[in-house]
Amino acid sequence: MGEISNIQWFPGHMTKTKRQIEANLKLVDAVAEIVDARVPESSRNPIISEITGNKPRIILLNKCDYADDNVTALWQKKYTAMGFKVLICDCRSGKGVNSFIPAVKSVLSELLQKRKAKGFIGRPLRVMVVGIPNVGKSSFINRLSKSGKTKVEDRPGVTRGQQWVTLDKDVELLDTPGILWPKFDDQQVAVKLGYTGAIKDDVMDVYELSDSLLSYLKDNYPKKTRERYKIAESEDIALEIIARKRGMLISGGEPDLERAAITVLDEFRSGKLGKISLERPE
Ligand SMILES: Nc1nc2c(ncn2[C@@H]2O[C@H](COP(=O)(O)OP(=O)(O)O)[C@@H](O)[C@H]2O)c(=O)[nH]1
Ligand SMILES: [Mg+2]
Repeated sequence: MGEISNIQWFPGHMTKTKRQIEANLKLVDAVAEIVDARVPESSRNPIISEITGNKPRIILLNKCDYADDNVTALWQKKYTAMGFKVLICDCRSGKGVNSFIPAVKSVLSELLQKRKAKGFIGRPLRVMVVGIPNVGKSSFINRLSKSGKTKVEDRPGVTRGQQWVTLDKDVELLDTPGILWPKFDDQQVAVKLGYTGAIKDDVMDVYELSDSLLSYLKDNYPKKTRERYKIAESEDIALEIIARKRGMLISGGEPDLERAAITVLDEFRSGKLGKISLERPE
């Protein structure tokens, strides 16, 4: 990674979103931060920690079906040691999502007891869902909503478009529509989010992106890559080889590198290369 031309992007509405989150924070008891398990750090919003302060936080390592289980376990360990409650989940299949409500009750057990002592019973625990685009926020909320007990409503005092989702009698979620940006000033972050497809291809050179992904795969997941593209040990893991293996040729019999590049990105993004993580703790 790193040999990619400078990526420019324009997050926009940053100040507005920040203000919105700060205002919403006053309405909730805890924060659920959804990240992509393949890139937990790169898919975290840099200001969340700054603005959520001491609010209890649950980190959901989502898309665990795409990530390397061993590496995901290391992230879970790291974030747990930092004081967060960590859940590993796959919002597409629903795996791990059932642990969410118990997790909320566990991180807020002190608050629950305090409220009970003061006689505030029946007041639901409120949790704000945050995350950069494409990490699975909507999938998560939809998953939880499928319980049948869910009620979505707009409420006065809350920015229009924001929704409270009632999960059960004890827990409510606040879905923030504002776009949270990733660490856009960090080129490595942009590249990794490019691999996952969280950043649109049109701001990057597809060939460079794919070529650098392939070199990461070569160093970290050579077996899976060789298997997928039927590359023998005697051959190099390279776009040119992949193009030839797949019969992607342009006139004159030259390998169609552009097509091979798109193929590798598509197949990585749709999990066809197997369970792969793009960063590990430390
Ligand atoms: N494989 C996999 N895909 C997921 C998971 N969660 C979400 N997705 C997919 O990721 C994409 C973005 O999800 P979405 O919920 O719209 O993300 P949002 O932008 O954060 O609301 C969609 O194509 C989802 O189907 C997951 O746990 N595993
Ligand atoms: Mg969404």
